[in-house]
Parts: sequence; C-alpha cells; structure tokens
Amino acid sequence: VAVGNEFHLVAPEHLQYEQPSIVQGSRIDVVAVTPWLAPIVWEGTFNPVLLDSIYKPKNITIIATVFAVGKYIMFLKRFLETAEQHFFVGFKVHIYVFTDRPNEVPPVTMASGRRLIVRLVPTAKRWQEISARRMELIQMVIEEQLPNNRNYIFCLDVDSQFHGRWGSESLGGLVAVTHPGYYRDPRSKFPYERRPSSRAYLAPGEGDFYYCGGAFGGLLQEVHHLAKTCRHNFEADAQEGIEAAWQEESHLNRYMWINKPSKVLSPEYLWQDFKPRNPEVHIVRFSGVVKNYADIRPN
Ligand code: UD2
Repeated sequence: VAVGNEFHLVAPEHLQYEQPSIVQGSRIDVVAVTPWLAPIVWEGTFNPVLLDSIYKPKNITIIATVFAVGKYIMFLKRFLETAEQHFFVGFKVHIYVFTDRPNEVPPVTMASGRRLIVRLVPTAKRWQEISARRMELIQMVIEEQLPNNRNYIFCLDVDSQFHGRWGSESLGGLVAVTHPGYYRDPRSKFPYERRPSSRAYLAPGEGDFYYCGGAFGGLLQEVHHLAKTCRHNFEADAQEGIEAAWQEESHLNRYMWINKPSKVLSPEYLWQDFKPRNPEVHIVRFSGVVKNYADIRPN
C-alpha cells in the first residue's frame, strides 16, 4: 500500500474469492443501495474476508462509546463480553464507557489491541439528561483524538448485545442503522419530530428511513460534525423549552436527512430481542435486550 495513499481500497495480491457479478446479486429480496448510492449492508451482500483484508493493513483503531449511567450499568457486562466475541475481532478497538458508577464496571478480559477506557459522568436525575449529554460527550471524546486521524467511531446503546459479526463491512464516512421497528413502514408512520418549532423537525414527505439513536458512527471528523450539530440543536431547542419526540434520536434523523449517510446498515445491526426475526433478516448481529423502563430509569 503506497504511503499517502493508505485509504484507497487496496486488496492484497493473490487473494482468491468468489467472482463478483453485476447482473446476479446474492440478495434479490432486499435493496442493497440507497437512491443516493450508499450501500445498504445486508448479510450476503459482502465478502467479510475480502473486506478484512482491505481494512486490516490500514492499522486503524475503532472507537466505541457506550453510556452506562445509573442502573444501566447492569447491561455493561453482557455488552462488553459479546463485543469481545463479535465487534471488530482482530482490530484495534478502544471502548469508552461513560458511567457514574466506575466501581461497578465489570472486569472483562480483552484481547490484545483492545482497551476499555472508563470516564466518570454525573448521575442523572432524568433519563432525558443522559440522552441530552451523549452528543456532547461524544463530541469531546473525538476532540481529544489527534486531528486529521482517519479512525472510526461507533456510538452504541449499552442495553444491547452482539450475536454475530459486526466488522469492517460497517465502515464508512457517515454510518446510520435503520430502526428495526420501522423499516417496513411508510415514512408517514416514522416517529420523527413533527413540530416545526423544533430543530429536529421533518415535514410530511421528508425523510428517507427511520434511523436508530442506539447505533451510528463513521469517520471521526464526520461523527464530530454530527455530534456538534445535534448537540447544538438539542440545546437551542431546550433554551426554547422544547424537547424533540425521541430526544437525540430525532435530531439524528434530521441530521441524516440533510447529510445523507454514506453507508446504511440494515436492521441486522440493531434488532430487538423481543421482536421475532423477519425473513429478510438472515442474521441478527446486535440487538437491544428486553428491559423494564420503570425498573431501570431514574424516573
Ligand atoms: C431509543 C434509542 C436510544 C435513544 C433513545 C432516545 C435505540 C435502540 N434506542 O431507546 O438510542 O435515542 O431512544 O429517547 O435506537 N442510559 C443510561 N442510563 C439511563 C438511561 C439511558 O445509561 O438511566 C443510556 C444507555 O446507554 C442506553 C441509552 O442511554 O442504552 C439509551 O436509553 P434507552 O435505552 O433507555 O432508550 P430507548 O430504549 O428508549
């Protein structure tokens, strides 16, 4: 790989793999590209060995952020243990845990090249506060990184677990995940913020997909812009006494409408444990665990 050219996609010589075709896709039951020509990642549309062989030599680090505030600390162990088995195995991974209970962070053995970084955050009185501060803390973590580095970040919900590979196929400039609850619905049913007074507003007839607040990512610079924008809009709304329907998820959806993601991940990348698998979902890679809100949220 030529120096200075290291982010072009270059596969090693002599790698043998199945011949690709432009007329016969392995998946005909799903759409694998958006109208703005971003790939939509479904099982069967990519070759994991080929992708890993392209990204491994680049020596990138994948940052993951996860918030475990208050009782949500109980979800951290399963999140971390399953991440170890499925999330960017063989890559350098730095997982940032934001918590008010650092003493309760479970000991989890991590493979070499993988690190856990614990950050103290204040205890929240309202669960919406956590949602409000997530974008700010993500913005700050990115600002601590070396400027101009070409690493990637994924921001994930802690009340979730990995079941299958989540790897280099998910890398892209700006990456969003389609919400498992709405991906078959018309946009009129999406729970976007519908009040024009909010900066998260989407008008009828607007919006591509309904994206999850529980998983998004991309290159550091791109996610920095996203976090900064969503934080600003969230705070400006708050100043005017307005909180979007689904907090930062609503702002994220507005952002992704204006700034189209360069890669869209199918609901394989965020399913819900209570939801039976639909036939087009051949594998669940990551899913939200079943939880009782009344038991675990501050109010
Ligand atoms: C949805 C989104 C979530 C967020 C939220 C906004 C998905 C799967 N989930 O989930 O990302 O956009 O709507 O309302 O897309 N947390 C704590 N302590 C708390 C409460 C929350 O640490 O007391 C953190 C934790 O990392 C959790 C995340 O905030 O995973 C999101 O909160 P949630 O899971 O309760 O939100 P939920 O399931 O309504």
